[in-house]
Amino acid sequence: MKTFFITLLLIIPVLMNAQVRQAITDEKDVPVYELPEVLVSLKGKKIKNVKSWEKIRRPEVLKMFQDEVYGRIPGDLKIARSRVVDEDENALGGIAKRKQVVLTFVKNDKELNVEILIYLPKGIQNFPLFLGYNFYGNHTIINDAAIRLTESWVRDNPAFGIVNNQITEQSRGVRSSRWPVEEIIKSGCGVATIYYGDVDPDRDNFGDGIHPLFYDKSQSEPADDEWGAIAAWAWGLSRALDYFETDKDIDATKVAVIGHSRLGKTALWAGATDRRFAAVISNDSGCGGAALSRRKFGETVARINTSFPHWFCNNFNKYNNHEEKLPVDQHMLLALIAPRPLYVASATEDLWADPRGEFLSAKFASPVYQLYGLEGLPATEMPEPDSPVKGIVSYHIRTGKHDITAYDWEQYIGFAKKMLN
Ligand code: GTR
Repeated sequence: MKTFFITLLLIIPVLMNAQVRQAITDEKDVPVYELPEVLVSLKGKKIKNVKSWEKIRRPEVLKMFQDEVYGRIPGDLKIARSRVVDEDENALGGIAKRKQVVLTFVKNDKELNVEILIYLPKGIQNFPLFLGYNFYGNHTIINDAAIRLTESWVRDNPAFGIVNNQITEQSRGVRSSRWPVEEIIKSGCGVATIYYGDVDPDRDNFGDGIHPLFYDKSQSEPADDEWGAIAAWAWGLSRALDYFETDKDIDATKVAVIGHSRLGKTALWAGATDRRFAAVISNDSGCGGAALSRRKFGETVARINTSFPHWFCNNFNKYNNHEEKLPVDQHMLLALIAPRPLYVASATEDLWADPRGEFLSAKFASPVYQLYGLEGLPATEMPEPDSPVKGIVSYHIRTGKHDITAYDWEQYIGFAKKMLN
């Protein structure tokens, strides 16, 4: 008997670990689950109109995501200085205007610089502008020798010539397949990007990036309900928008915030927390993004908190293997974007991000759009691959893998032009 209990004690952590590792990839293994009601307040009041959504329920939902999922921002910090460090009226062979702008933040004797790369169409005004982060530096989005190189920490990628966490000339344009800059410009839209590591390097270290600027003397990491990296990145997007409001070349009321994968999670949180973003686009954002957590399909809460302990606030760990205890699910994140245009996209081979969970989330956010007299997502069943469902809430599942491709962008450009022009 004694040995039995000792074996049990030894085996429990192994079993728990296995629970974290085993991913559901088959629809038949999805557990039965019940989603929290987006339109019932904490006091049990049924929310029937825009007024009570905006006054009662929306603030409740936002606060639950702040306290339990992404973490709240521990204070206010405005741009101390913005400097246009490059301006070219004839970029990309003359079709675009290029600008590079450094935003400087100062607090508690610490300073952080964040650099925005902007391409604008010429000869038109008040055009939609896509704003999104990139993974490996602004210079990777297109082969343009004028793009300045970031000095921030970058994840090593020897294939891109990135070693010792520093980028080099070799990585110019390596991510151009994800950024069809010329097509965007020719369509009459603008595009702006920031290297996400300028705001917060993507590693489990709260001693770098924006977080330390907010610490008091005794602090070395955020409190349990304070911002992880995703909230920090989302904060950075809002500061870019602050800058756009001061730039006469840009119509800051027409900014579509966009992101792929972890940066899709970021775009959604930015859109939820900052209602100045006119539209939000989530590309393969998955767990902690558009996908419903309670389905436990692909990446789970426990898995994401284990692999990326710095992305969410510490409180989110409470829900590892306990998704049913979450006071929210991700359809409520999408609902926070209402009534603004929202595009959610998945890919057929991207099971890790749970395409069906992303679709269902968009569907279950739609009742909030309906309060505003809008249809929401104009579909109740998941569409076939490569057959976008187009509405104020749009959705597609592209054939292929986890990526953001020319096909995805073609849909987003059409969407932005229709919704924002
Ligand atoms: C994966 C992670 C996903 C997604 C992805 C990415 O490793 O599990 O949640 O964010 O990275 O950002 O590319």
